[in-house]
Amino acid sequence: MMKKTLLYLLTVTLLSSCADDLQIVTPIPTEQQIEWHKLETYAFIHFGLNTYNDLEWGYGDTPASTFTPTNLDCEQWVATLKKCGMKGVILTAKHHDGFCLWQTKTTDYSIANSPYKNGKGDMVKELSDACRKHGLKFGLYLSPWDRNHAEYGREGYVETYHKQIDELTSSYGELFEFWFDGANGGNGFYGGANETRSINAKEYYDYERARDSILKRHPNAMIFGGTCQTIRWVGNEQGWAGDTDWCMINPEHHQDNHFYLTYGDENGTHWIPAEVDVSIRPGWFYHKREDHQLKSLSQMTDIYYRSVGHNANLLLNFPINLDGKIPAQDSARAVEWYNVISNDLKDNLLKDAKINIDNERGRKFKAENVIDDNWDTYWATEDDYNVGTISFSFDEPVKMNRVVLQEYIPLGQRVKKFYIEGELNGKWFKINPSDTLSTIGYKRIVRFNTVELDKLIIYFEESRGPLCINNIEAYYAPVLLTEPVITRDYDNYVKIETSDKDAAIFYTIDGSAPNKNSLKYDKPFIYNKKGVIKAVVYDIESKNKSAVATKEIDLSHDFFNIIEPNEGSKKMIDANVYSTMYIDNNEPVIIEFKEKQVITGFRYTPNQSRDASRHIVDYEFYVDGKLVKSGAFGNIKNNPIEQVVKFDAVEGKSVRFVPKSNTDNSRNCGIAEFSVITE
Ligand code: FUL
Repeated sequence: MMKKTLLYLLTVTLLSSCADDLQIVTPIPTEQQIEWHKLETYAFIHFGLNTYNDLEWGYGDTPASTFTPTNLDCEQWVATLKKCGMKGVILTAKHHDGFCLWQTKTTDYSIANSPYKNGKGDMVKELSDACRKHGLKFGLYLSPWDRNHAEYGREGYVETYHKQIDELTSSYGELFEFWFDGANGGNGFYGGANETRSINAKEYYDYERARDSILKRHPNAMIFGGTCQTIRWVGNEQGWAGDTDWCMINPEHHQDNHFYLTYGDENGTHWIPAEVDVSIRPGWFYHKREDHQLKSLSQMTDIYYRSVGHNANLLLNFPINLDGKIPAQDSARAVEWYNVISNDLKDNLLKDAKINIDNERGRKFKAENVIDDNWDTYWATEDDYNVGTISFSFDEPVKMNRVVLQEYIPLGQRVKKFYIEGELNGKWFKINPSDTLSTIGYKRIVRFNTVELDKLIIYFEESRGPLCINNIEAYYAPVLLTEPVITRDYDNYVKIETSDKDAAIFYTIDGSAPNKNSLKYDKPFIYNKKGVIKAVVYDIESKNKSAVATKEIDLSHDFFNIIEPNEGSKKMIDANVYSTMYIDNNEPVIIEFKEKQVITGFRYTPNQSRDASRHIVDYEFYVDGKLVKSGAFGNIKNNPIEQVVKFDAVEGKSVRFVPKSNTDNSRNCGIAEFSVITE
């Protein structure tokens, strides 16, 4: 690998030292990173004991015997992933609960002590074999935090962890990525100690040694997380990279600043590009209660444009269900999504356009290089010419709503600011994209409302060096209607909103699927009961329709009084996920129903602002003074979505919800929305 890298560096240096060739703008990616950028989309698989215990973050004490897939089929996973364009897959070989999915010598807490294949199964082998057979790349997630291991937090565990890395890197063929999760330390089983242990993640695990063992056997592998990462977390688990997204950061700076990771750093010292990890469902592991909460086609499409279209790679998670399969509806949605994207970006309108530029470095760097389908040729401007204009003229007017741009990243990421305009019959007009246009990097996809033009003009206004653009494309993507948003406010008004101006909304309140014969929505209406409201958007012109939006609504405050806290409690039931009530840890929310109810659960939504903190972690829930449920919202810090907790029905009038701790070890914690689920 040393030889290959040297050769690569030599080529880059030679390239950039020829008289008319470009200087690199540092830092630049390694050859391995360039190949990684080109993957664009690959899959995550979350599977393990959590799957069988309805958990996101197992505590480390759920028995290995509960791992009981009945119909496990890795080939089904791989077939689905291939059908939706994924180039590889990363498996959770061990999650925070410490349960190992392979035949490890390091612990008994593994698949060897489960009923699966009478203890002879090995998920890492089964999946890596299937990947090799069907041509997918294979990678591994190995949680550093281990809530089962007795020695966690002490030296003994570090050795175990490195042995696990050794086992995984030596026996399962080539790895394209190794994932070190950032969640570290906290409470756990720890061999029965049941205590809280904290570590200094920067030093404790010896990531330098881990990197050496991984790269020794897998020189092309990317490393996610830890102190020697070659790619970075994007700072959220919602599926988006910044519209400004530099591939560079300064590793000294970023660790805890999520925004730094989302946008990168123009002055960053190292090429550590962003990877967007997001799940197709609300959680990372399978939960039956989330069967109806798959991300919609339009949400997933938006995720694609805000990850791959924002210069990041997309790591899309598929939870495996209790059978051991990717659920049929998840597979169908993912394939449908892939078809939408492929169809959006099918016919490049620029192929036969006439190109004009205002500056060129010489014929080798001619503007036509941006449409020649050759990744390694590019249009470049002269030294000191860090701006430029390129236009594409068409014989006949064309409609378009997408522009794709790529920089030749082996020479560094350069563009800082650009904009796009159109002309029709000599009349110039502005094109208004949904994002600000700043960086490009490996790939940038700009979306805008459909325009008709006979000339497309792109102005590059600021750059870190001469322009170096290897690809530009434009498309006319079919309109994909987004499902409406349904809310009920404090005064019991139900609002159904759509961003589509030419659309009509139809809805039902009896749980049936809405269509054009359903109730037509034109203004908010009062609804104080519990029930299910479903709505759909129809585009009058195109006769297109959106997916159906579904909102489960619990009893309104007409049916109860909030006794405690008496200040600010309105914020918990105002349908505004940003207005938040803060209460002290251990201070209860007390709700008294006017009549006895059959209570089956509750919903808690943490503040949805980007920089929100103090989300509840541990909680207790009482009905008429009796504890019915206590637990923790695992992973709420990184993935602060609505939390739905269900339990066996209990009759009662008085509900007490007690937050015990929060994500920031603060004195108080926040509740944006809260409701009680009744039968
Ligand atoms: C997070 C973990 O804590 C989640 O459980 C999940 O594995 C996600 C991909 O990373 O940090």
